[in-house]
Amino acid sequence: MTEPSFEFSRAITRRPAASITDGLRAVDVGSPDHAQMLADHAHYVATLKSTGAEVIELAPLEEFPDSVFVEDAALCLPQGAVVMRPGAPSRLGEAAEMAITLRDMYDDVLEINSPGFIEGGDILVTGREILVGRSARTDAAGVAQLARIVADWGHTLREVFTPPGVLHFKTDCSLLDAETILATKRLDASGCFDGYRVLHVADGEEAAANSIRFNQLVIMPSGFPRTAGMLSDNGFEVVEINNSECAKVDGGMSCLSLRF
Ligand code: CIR
Repeated sequence: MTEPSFEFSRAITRRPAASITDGLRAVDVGSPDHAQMLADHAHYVATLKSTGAEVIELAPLEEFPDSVFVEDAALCLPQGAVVMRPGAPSRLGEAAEMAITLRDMYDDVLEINSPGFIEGGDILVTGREILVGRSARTDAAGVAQLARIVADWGHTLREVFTPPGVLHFKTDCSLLDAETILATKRLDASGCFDGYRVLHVADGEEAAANSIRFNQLVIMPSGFPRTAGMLSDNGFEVVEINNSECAKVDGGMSCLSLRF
């Protein structure tokens, strides 16, 4: 089934909790500044809205430091929503919170159940299929459950592999249009995008790969001028958003919203 893959009328976001200072991170380079993160988040939400989309802005959840990264808690498709089962124990409860919101919006809300684990950051929906990267957070049982759910909705799911040491599949890639992927060279080298047109982020700008195409815009973290220039040269309308604080807890542009 081919889906519109970057045209969205709605998005869900959650304001960063002050407890984001306790957010998970692979390497400790200091805690995020909450005030700066709030300002960046407001810029992000305003940018989503500037495309004409409605943004459902959820209240902060102090008990879940990483809950600003709503993408990991669910997958939203035209046919229904799937509540994920995060592989990070401290994030498991976020999914139940998101389920409450999704049940107000969708008739069909299904859940990934024990023993499977899967986080939304490992899922890339393209114009032709759903790619899911197994990672330290997403396992074979979780992928298999999701494959059964989306097959009933007419989608093809393909299991791929997030490179070792990379948090999520989408840490290293984004969809730019139905056939075009922005990716790091290390992820593209795995062959998972064979048959797609792939644009590489510039060497040394790997963190730019976690961008999003949202309606007419490509929303990317600021500070990656060669990749931004390359995208502009390829005809994309780029908006850059400061990501310094989210980056300290391994977050980027895709993690901050559910888009549908
Ligand atoms: C975590 O480690 O789970 C968070 N600190 C960052 C989650 C980023 N989410 C994403 O890439 N989809």
